[in-house]
Amino acid sequence: MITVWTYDWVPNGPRGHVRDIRLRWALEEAGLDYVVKSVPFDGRGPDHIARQPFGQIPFIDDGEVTLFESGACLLYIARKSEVLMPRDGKGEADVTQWLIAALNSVEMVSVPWWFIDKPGQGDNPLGGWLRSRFERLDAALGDRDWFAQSGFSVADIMMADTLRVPLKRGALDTYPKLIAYVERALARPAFKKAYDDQLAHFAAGDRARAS
Ligand SMILES: N[C@@H](CCC(=O)N[C@@H](CS)C(=O)NCC(=O)O)C(=O)O
Repeated sequence: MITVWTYDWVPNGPRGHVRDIRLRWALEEAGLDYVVKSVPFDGRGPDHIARQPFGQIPFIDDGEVTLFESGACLLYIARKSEVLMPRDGKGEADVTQWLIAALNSVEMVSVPWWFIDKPGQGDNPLGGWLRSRFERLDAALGDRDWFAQSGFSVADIMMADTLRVPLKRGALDTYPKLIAYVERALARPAFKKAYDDQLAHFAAGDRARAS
């Protein structure tokens, strides 16, 4: 059984967006059994660093396998279920390229963009770069529901999660197809379950801290 590791607690701001949600979502979609365990948010011990060298989360254990980086974990989980990635080499390659595109062409722009974004306080210097990515993403999606040719896949879990903050901050407002795409992904019961479970996990962390 896969163990997903996350923090025992985080401040309110990131709740619902902490990257263990990607892994929970994939495991729910695939119907695979898993448990969630915690490392302390305050103080990153040597056990944590040994499994995630940057002292971040998420990471997973599965028997002898320990893996960090949400993208690597998603691809690992996807190989366990046809629901998340087709079994043929061509289909697998297509899903892989879109998952890496989400991380390395979209998130690598969107994270620094939201990090320096001050809503209502003038132009974000990374706004043009982000918009150029969304232009191309919108065109690439075309009239399809999902990015990979095979249909919904683990690449959509990564892409839709990456687009959640830009959606919330209005950066997708001129891309109705991308808005519909993210909303379609987030309407899936597996996302809802992953989201609710993450909020419940950190609420339990609040209670543990209060006692
Ligand atoms: N590239 C990593 C990023 C992981 C990451 O940013 N994790 C955040 C939580 S969502 C974290 O641990 N932040 C605390 C820190 O960086 O110290 C991945 O995709 O797994």
